[in-house]
Amino acid sequence: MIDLRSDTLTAPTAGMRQAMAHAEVGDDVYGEDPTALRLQERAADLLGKESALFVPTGTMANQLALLCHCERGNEVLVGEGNHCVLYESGAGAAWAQVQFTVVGSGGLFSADAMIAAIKPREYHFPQTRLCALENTHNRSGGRIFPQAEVERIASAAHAHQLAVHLDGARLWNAAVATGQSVRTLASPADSVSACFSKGLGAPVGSVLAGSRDFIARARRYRKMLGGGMRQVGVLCAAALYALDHHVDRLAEDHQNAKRLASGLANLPNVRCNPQAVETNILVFEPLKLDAPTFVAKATSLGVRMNPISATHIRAVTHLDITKSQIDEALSILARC
Ligand code: TLP
Repeated sequence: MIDLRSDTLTAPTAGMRQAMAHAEVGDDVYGEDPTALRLQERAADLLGKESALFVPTGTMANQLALLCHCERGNEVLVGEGNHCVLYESGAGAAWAQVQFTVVGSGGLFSADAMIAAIKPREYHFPQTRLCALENTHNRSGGRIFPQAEVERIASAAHAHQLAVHLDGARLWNAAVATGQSVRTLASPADSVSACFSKGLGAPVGSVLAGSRDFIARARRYRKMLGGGMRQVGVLCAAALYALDHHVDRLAEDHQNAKRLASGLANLPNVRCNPQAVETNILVFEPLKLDAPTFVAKATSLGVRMNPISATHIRAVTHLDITKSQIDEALSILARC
């Protein structure tokens, strides 16, 4: 089975398992896990923030950011298809109790569009408090948020007393694709979440980074939500290993995604634009079948993917997918 459903599907490599087995651990709720402390320091440094907190999931990192930045009833501006809105089980409404407003279409948006969406500071309106960006943008097919626009958005947001949160679940993909450091990409944002369990190939774990005070509040919310973990160093060791060994190789995933997209563009039964593929995610349209039927047929022939609507399918390349599997996938998809 060639599994292109997500880059979350990777299994830890032998080297990563060795690192996990030998991790030095302590009780992290007491702040005594040396490997967790080491990872948090390293992540804060890499992301250019004062402090960082290890959390079980990207979803928890995003939810802690909403809880720390916002009060109940505040408005959060997001791009279309934002992960917090679409894929976090309504958590933003349940925990931080915020209201989301979508800016622009297609996931990325301009500073001008964001400014136009900010509500007047008058009591009829929700108080716009946060602008949440996603880089890379998952739903739109792993697109990279142009950094000049991120900078314009952040300075306009700050001028209007809004904070900026960056969902960088795949920030290392954006960094490798653009040649910019994650520190540069995260620098306009007040807080950033980043995942070790996506392209970096760790089995579990994400990080939230921001100011010291912000992270102290996030730690308290993490405990409230049941995310205070004990000998978590075994997981943090996997994340540290991923930072050492799995960042540069993301370029291979990007090449494989491009190869898949170029192959798909030559098939008569699908529509795919290889120019739109910027990182490890691609979205394409079957022309003769609806997306769920196409995916069911592909699965029966040995390629797994996710339909993301009645008409569109997502395929994601990752650590466990080789170039020859891409070619094999293409010959299978030609038969769907
Ligand atoms: N995304 C998953 C699914 O939830 C859709 C995937 O397979 O891509 N931010 C972004 C941009 C994400 O893509 C994801 C995971 C998360 C946050 C949440 O991460 P986890 O799954 O660790 O909660």
